[in-house]
Amino acid sequence: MVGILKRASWALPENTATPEAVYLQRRSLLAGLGGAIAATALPGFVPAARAQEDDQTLDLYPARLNETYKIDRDITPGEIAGQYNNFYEFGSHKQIARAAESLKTRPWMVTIDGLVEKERQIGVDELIRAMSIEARLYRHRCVEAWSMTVPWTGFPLARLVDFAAPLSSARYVRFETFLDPAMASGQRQVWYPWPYVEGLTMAEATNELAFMVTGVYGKPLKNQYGAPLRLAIPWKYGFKSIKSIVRMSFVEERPKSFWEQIAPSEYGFWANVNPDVPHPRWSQASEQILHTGERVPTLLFNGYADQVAGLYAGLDDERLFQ
Ligand SMILES: Nc1nc2c(c(=O)[nH]1)N[C@H]1C(S)=C(S)[C@@H](COP(=O)(O)O)O[C@H]1N2
Ligand SMILES: [Mo]
Repeated sequence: MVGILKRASWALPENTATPEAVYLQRRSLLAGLGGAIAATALPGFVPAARAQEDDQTLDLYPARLNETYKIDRDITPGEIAGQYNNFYEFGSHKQIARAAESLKTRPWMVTIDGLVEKERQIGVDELIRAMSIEARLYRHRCVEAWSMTVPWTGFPLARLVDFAAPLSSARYVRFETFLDPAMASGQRQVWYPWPYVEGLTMAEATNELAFMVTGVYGKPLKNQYGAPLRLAIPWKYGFKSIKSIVRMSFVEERPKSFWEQIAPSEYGFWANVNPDVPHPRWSQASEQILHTGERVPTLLFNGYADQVAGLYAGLDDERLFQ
């Protein structure tokens, strides 16, 4: 997603992703250093936060797999998915897992506000217990043309929308990530429009595929995935799947997302996956499977057309695929 801030000389065109070979080399280098040395010697490392309150949902994992969401691709190994993340709050590269250890995920309050019957705040553990969780296998396709297959755990966003009791005047849901530059080094990069914001229409948010994620690989989310609460919107480019959510607002006006604010000609509100609509600077016709390096054709709506194409009927004038 970088390369678009002209003033930023460090911005590499990441659409090519990290070539797998280089990436694997880097991993074996780290492994060779020995965990202990690597853990203490690298910048950004913060010792396991002792002050952190415990996650009160551990007993809910692993959750039952919902077999409705089948997939014809291999699951990406957790060691690979967990070492290749986009989370600009902790750096504009992919190896942010260690820096993300400074994210304090308990206590964690989620605010539900805007056009709702009653605004409220709820602790994330209480929320997760109220929603009841399940596992689902989803494709995850970044706009940079790499993809993975991930076993998320969470609950349908529709259930949370129900719980929030929005007014009929609500047209969009706006999501916001935490804002804490002291905790998240990336947020000290003042040229980005923090906090990260994303949005969905009410119809999208209540589609059965829209998933609020609390865990992955049978356990609660590790920080780098956007703990303790993030979205998975599998038919859209990955940047719509906002991490570490603290606020969900029901609004009348279309929210302007983080990437749309930075580069409106490249990243729009809809961002549905479409192999026939190139990014202004690269093709979206194919994608690289992260853990094999194999290049495969990209699918319309990332393979979820049956479930979601109907959401976009009559919206032909909109930039649905960017
Ligand atoms: N708050 C926040 N959410 C975010 C991002 C981010 O930088 N900050 N990156 C997005 C992008 S571009 C992608 S591809 C996915 C990556 O999710 P993953 O690291 O779990 O694969 O998170 C999305 N959500
Ligand atoms: Mo992405």
